Amino acid sequence: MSTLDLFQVPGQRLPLGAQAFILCGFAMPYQDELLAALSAIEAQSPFRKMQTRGGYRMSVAMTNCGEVGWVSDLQGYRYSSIDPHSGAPWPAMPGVFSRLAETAAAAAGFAAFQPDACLINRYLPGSRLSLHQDKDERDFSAPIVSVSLGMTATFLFGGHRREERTARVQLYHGDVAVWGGEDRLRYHGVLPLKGMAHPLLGERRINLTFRKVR
Ligand code: MD6
Ligand code: FE
Repeated sequence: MSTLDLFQVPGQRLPLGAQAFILCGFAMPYQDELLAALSAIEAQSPFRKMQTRGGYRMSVAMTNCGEVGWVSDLQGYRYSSIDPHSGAPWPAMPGVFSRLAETAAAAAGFAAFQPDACLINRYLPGSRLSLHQDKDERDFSAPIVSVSLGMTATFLFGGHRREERTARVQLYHGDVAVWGGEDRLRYHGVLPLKGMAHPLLGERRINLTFRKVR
């Protein structure tokens, strides 16, 4: 922990860029409802480790809710309205998910955000997400809203080229990251998960990433 972490206090809006922020603790009032809704989603579309085009399995397990979900397999990655695991549509986006996403987007300066997809990532100790851009969505004018639950993660936030140096920031249970506009296509990733178990979620981190895909 660095000294700066002491200033990451609930209610604070921490800037990562001109149009990228961490809303510290923003999801706390929603946590019980979020976790209940998440259990229902998991029962219908369980977490699974997807394959990459190269044949590797990702260390983060994923599921989705909403009209479309992000999927990856040997053919590459794309959005699909069908869960390949269940053969059925993804679970509908729960009301509490869309309410939180829209309220958080507005608090970061993006009015009337209406996500049609929520990618749900589950990290266990050691799970990581390598540097990437979120660029498979049709409309880059909509921001991305990302909710962190459970164990603390170290988030890497870079520039528009993979080689650019990255800032490191801790994402705590209840934090919501929002970015869009000129920061929408910045490289980002998550370091291998480690550290203390979370009192509610145990040795897990759940990340909800809301997007406007279509
Ligand atoms: C994560 N998040 O926090 C992974 N992408 O587990 C992302 O990849 C991400 O947090 C775009 C915008 C915000 C994010
Ligand atoms: Fe991402």
